[in-house]
Amino acid sequence: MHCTLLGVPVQSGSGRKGCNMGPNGLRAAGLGEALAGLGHDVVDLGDLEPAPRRAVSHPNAKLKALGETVSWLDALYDKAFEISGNGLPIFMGGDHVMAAASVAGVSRRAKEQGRPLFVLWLDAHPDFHTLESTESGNLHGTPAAYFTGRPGFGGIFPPLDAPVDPRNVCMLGIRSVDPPERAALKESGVTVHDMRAIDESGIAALLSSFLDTVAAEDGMLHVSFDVDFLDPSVAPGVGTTVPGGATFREAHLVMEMLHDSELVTSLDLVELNPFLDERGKAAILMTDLTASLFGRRVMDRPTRSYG
Ligand code: DIR
Ligand code: MN
Ligand code: MN
Ligand code: MN
Repeated sequence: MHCTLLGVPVQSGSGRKGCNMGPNGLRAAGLGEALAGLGHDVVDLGDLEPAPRRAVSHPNAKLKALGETVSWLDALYDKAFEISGNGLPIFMGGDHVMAAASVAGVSRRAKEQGRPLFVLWLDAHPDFHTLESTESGNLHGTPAAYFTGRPGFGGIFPPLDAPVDPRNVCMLGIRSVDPPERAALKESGVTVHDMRAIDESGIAALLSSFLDTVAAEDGMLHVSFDVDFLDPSVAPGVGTTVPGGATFREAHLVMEMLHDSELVTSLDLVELNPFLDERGKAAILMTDLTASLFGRRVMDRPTRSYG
């Protein structure tokens, strides 16, 4: 596999500083070396730079750092489209607002190839706010609303050439949802597996049914992995810790199943905040989880096929 690492050190979408060190945290934890050690061909493109600022405005006065954030999205939208044409891009965040542009860019690629794009959203949060509905004003709470084509982003976020069908989005690990997000998700067609669903059904059953759908439709699959999907006890290096997250083994199982499926075509690793981490714990775990996604395993075993 040809893997392209791209650092996207945006932090203006989150409420606190430190995510801009995320790409270097993953590099220090040995992400590139881990993938190369598994036999992949790895290129690190270094860090993206924001595009020149556009004049953007919105009536919601709570929105934080709109112009700065949009300049990152403008740059990443084009870059994501470009690099998704050659191998598997790994977007190293940076806060989760970057998924607005990484997903929109790879979705444009999928449209060009005539294939549907599916998104697996691993997160404590659905990030399904519009620019109107956000209460915190932190734009990392908005990317999933944008790329599924919810209204109100036009002329502000990059033009969305290929909205993702909400029925192709599966959210896993959800445990912090704001009231406007809950209402909008209900109408949306997005599949939301909250932590209770994981407790009741087991994470493998929920994920394999999604992967069967992706395979049956010959979809491309983007995985957007927010560090706060994980329980804070195993991944403290993130701005918004929410108790009751995925365990170490649940997360590895997700990654191992994704590897077996051979369906993943792009990946975000977002919200790592090395300033808040403990001796690299979250950075190392995110790196090990990515290695599982790219084929690291304990024992060889027959792999299940999907679709
Ligand atoms: C909350 C928290 N829903 C907000 N969101 C995120 O600010 O809109 N935290 N994404 O990580
Ligand atoms: Mn998120
Ligand atoms: Mn989150
Ligand atoms: Mn977040």
